[in-house]
Amino acid sequence: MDCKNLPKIELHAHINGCLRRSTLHEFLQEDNKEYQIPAVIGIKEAFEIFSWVHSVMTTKARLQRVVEEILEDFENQNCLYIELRTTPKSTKFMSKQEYLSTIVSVFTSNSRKIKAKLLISINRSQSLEEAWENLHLAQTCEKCVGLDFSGNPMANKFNYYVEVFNEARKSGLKITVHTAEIEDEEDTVDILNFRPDRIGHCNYLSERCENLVKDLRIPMEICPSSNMATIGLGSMVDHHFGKFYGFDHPIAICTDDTLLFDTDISKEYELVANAYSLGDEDLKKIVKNSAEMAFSDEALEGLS
Ligand code: 6MZ
Repeated sequence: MDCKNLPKIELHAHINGCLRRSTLHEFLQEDNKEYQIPAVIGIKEAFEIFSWVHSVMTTKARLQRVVEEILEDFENQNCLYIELRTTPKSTKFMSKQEYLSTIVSVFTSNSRKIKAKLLISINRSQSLEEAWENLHLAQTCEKCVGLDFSGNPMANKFNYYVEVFNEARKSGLKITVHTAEIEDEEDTVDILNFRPDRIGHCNYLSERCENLVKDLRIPMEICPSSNMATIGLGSMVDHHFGKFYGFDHPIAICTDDTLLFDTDISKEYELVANAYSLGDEDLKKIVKNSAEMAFSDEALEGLS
């Protein structure tokens, strides 16, 4: 099955996880840094790679180039709408505000067919003070449609930041949360009780949590290659997609980090299509579901 021509929607992609490998190597070389991405990636290696990426993503020019390349790469895979997510960073060369305005200016001057929106990520390793700061940045950022909760799943729990997310919801922002990336039922129950607008990954749902997700019908972003790497699955046939697809649960197929998993959105669709023998109509239905799960109407408008 070749999914390149299928018009697609991307809802779960991290900016600093989606650099081209060639661009990362160019930046590392310019900075006289030596690093090779490991062949096998689990959760530990993933966070090691992010620290290398962050160490070179210091200037507005690099950020601008990376965001432009991401839009080009997704458009080349026939992706019509993308929600990119990132944690605002301040470096020697830019403030968090400048970091965001650099991204927004790429989105605004984008003359491509692909439409782009931003989600601001609250990182599990950040302080509560930084989480509030991220919320305030999100509330004033013209392209931002929601908040994401991500970062190292071993770090702080969702409840530590729950007031920030309550406030975000009050101000009209949508919320998506990295959920059950590792086994942690208590954290997962707290997340599900908050009823996010979407949940990501859901690798380790206990039976109780699985039922909650089903009953509440919280739309799920799955990232096949990433999930297989985190769980250590040898085959996509064993992924939880099969179970939830069987219940007609709203699911979006996403990439997570194209750099880390050496993938693109067509390959992620192909993995699912081949594992579950899906045909064109099934795939179109998944794309339609994804557009309905998006945080902006532009996703559905793009499809019609
Ligand atoms: C959890 C992840 C992630 O924000 O610098 N991130 N968090 N699980 C994952 N699955 C493997 N993939 C990416 O993009 C990189 C950041 O996104 C989060 C991590 O916090 C990572 O540092 P930005 O653009």
